[in-house]
Amino acid sequence: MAKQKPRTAVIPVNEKVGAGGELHQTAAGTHPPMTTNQGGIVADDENSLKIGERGPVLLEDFALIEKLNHFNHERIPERVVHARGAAAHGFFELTDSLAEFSRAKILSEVGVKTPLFARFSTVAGNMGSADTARDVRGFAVKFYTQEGNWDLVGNNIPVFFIQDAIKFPDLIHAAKQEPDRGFPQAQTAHDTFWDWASLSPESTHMLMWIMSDRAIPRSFRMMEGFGVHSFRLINDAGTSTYVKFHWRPKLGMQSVVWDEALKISGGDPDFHRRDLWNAINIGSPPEWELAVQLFDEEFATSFDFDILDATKLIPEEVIPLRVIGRMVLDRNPDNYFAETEQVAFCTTHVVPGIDFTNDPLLQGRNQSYLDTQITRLGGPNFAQLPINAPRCPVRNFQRDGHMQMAAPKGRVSYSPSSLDSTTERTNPTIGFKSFPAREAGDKLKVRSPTFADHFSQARLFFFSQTEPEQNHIVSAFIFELSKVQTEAVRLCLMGRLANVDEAIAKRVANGLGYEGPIAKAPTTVAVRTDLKPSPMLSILAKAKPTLKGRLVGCLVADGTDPKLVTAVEEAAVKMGAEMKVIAPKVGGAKGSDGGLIRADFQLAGGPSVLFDTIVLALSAEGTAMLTKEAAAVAFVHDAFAHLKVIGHSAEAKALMDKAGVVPDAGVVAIKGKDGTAFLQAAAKGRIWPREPTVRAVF
Ligand code: HDE
Repeated sequence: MAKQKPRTAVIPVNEKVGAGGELHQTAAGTHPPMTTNQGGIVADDENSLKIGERGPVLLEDFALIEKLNHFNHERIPERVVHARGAAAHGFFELTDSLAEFSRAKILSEVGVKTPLFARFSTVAGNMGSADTARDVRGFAVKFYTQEGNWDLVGNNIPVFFIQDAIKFPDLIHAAKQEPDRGFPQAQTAHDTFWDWASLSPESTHMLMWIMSDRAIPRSFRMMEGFGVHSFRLINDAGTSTYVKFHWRPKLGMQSVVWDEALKISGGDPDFHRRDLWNAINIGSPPEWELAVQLFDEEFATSFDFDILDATKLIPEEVIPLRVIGRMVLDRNPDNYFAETEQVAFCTTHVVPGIDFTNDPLLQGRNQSYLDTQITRLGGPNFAQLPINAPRCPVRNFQRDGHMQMAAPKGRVSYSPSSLDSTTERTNPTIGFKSFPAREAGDKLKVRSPTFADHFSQARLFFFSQTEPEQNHIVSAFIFELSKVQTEAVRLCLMGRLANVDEAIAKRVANGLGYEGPIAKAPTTVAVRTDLKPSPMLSILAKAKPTLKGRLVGCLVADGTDPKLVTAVEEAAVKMGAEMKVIAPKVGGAKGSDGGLIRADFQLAGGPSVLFDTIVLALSAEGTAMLTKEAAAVAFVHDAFAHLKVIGHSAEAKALMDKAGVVPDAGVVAIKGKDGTAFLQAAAKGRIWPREPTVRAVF
């Protein structure tokens, strides 16, 4: 981890700022001349060319015209979905060879580090929306392999809303802001989404996931990722094995609680992108394991569900994960637009040894991504942009088009040809060959009956959750449906929940204020089976007790003992966490030794929702001052209501009393200067038993 500046220093407070308040200094250095895009050196970039000092501006000011013209064209269409994202560079290293199953070098050469670029995103919100909206997160990885680019364009949830690509525009239109009014932004809590969902039983399983805490992750670094579809691996002999891809975060999974998510949206709308950026910046690169579920045709035909149905998963208890490598994200982009915005993922970007299945959703995606990039990036040459360009030779006879960057030489731009013996030729031995699946049948616009059971896995997911997680799903349905104005839609959706389980429907109905039985929605699926719970689907059942990669927020004020702050920070850093200090003034607070305690946040700009755990390092003087400060009371109140562990000096008690803190296992007094007990408690995560004492559980 990078070295931090010392937190405390004995600097007399009145020497913080120079007498004249001269806080800025221009950066020293030699600056190269500024030029136009044609390379001409610019003499004046602050004033346009005029006749006289106050006269009209001249059109011949080419530097002005070029600058404004370029600015006017700075934007490209945002992604129709997944518009808001953040990304980082890194590498993939294979640790366990799949050579037996796949001829892809990236999956068979152990130890080789393949460069990659990973982009995480929300789905529904526009580019400027908040990071902590309830939503699926995109989890897209572009591997620059020696055999061409492979894009694994997945999500942080292993299933999807729909089974057939033809329904995608409806799903997205229903989820995005309503077309007449242009709101609500970045949320499904409105009539059109739930209208669509209540009439689309195939979405039921996914609804359970997006109402769960998976849809409000604490950090991109603490999410799982999934390829979702069943893909094929093809080995040298041409044998096919089915595969599902999984990413597992080294830091463990963690989510925020809903009220916290709402408040983070105001406190720091860039919460996730800042978190990713900071982690890489301080030298704490996030890491995931890549794991696979491998299965053959025999399993596929005997499994209770259709492996081509993207609304179903294969429990890890049925087919365990095999970890085959790791992804490390260790470099932030140099430029958001050039890289994060212009990166173009396509499900069709595969390498020899990785192939598609007949999943109708995947097949539809295979058309969509290439098509959308042409609109978004303006033409067919987007693969030449540095972020999209393969790191292996690209040779073919595709020519010209908008923004062609290459200047291929010679007369021959076609194949076959005999005029030039050096032109490229296809190579059937090493080239990509589709798996020769035998297909026959009538042309039909139908849904396979093997895709029909929409409720058993929804039920599996719910009953695989721990109690707090089940409660959150119920509360999320209540929250979302409370925003739906059309009562018939609410009722229809509750009927759909009754298809999954009558008790869940009843709990949601109760939270919305409906009494009496909830009628099941009409369905063509008569049976719903009770499947064996899969604890691996729960976040909490497999949470890692660690403070690694987490953020400790330390509230200080005048009179705070700097030794306490330093001791907690050192212990936190030792446990792999980072600590930020929050003070009434961002310049810092005056410590009990007369020195300055450097702060990272001013109280109003550093609410406790931004931290995983908080410590109140306060003197009697500081406590007396902060009990009169609403932001300080809210800081403590929210931390308690968000079930966080709170460490505190004995003197901080009055502030905790004012904030309604009731002592429990998560309220830890710091004895002397030793923050270890507090941090060890914090490493265990939230205090779930506190939850029913701070909010209604339906
Ligand atoms: Fe996408 N999706 N999608 N999607 N998707 C796009 O491509 C689409 C689906 C996913 O960070 C678009 O470049 C269709 C499933 C991610 O740049 C678009 C269907 C999964 C990203 C598109 C799906 C995803 C996208 C918009 C149904 C998880 C962001 C801009 C058949 C397995 C990638 C773009 C990035 C982006 C179409 C369903 C993941 C329009 C038609 C299922 C992570 O092409």
